[in-house]
Amino acid sequence: MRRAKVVRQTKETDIVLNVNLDGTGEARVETGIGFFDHMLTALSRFSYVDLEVTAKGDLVVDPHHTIEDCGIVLGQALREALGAKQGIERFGNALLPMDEALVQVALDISDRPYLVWAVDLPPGNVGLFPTEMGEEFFRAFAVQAGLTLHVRLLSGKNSHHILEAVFKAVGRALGEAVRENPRYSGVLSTKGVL
Ligand SMILES: [Mn+2]
Repeated sequence: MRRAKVVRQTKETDIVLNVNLDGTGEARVETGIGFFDHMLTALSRFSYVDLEVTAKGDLVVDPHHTIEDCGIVLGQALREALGAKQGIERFGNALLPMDEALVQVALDISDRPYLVWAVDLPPGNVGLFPTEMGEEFFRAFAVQAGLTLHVRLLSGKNSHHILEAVFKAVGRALGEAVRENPRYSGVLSTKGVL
């Protein structure tokens, strides 16, 4: 079963996260940051990866630790659920519109962690979510999961639309990359290892 549970406790956050790569996109997310819950729910729905997250963070400081640590834990859970990465599509991409916003995502489950974040977001908050935390979340996620992840904003003005398009696009690309392909077994790499 391609599932994982990760529990992570620090002095800043207390997170319990479950993923099921072969789910239907069911999400139960409680982070105390409404817009972030909305985003993680979108990522789950459009990847068909089931996701349960309970995060209790030091929101009295600010949402930074909670958002970043959820990225760390989601990345760790994805890596664990993928195991030896056998029989997966490996690459995924998406070109995703949301009203005026248009986002392009390409990712590789490569074990070569790298984030390219070409998303020019207006400073400020969407609800309790600081727009600058989009990059922090996806860097933590990409590093821990071992993803090469490119996120590019092609057009857009509204921060809610831009961020939502990013999370949906990453979800869609991720769903494609983790999908099992029955036409081969083993690891999809000429090196023989991922
Ligand atoms: Mn929305």
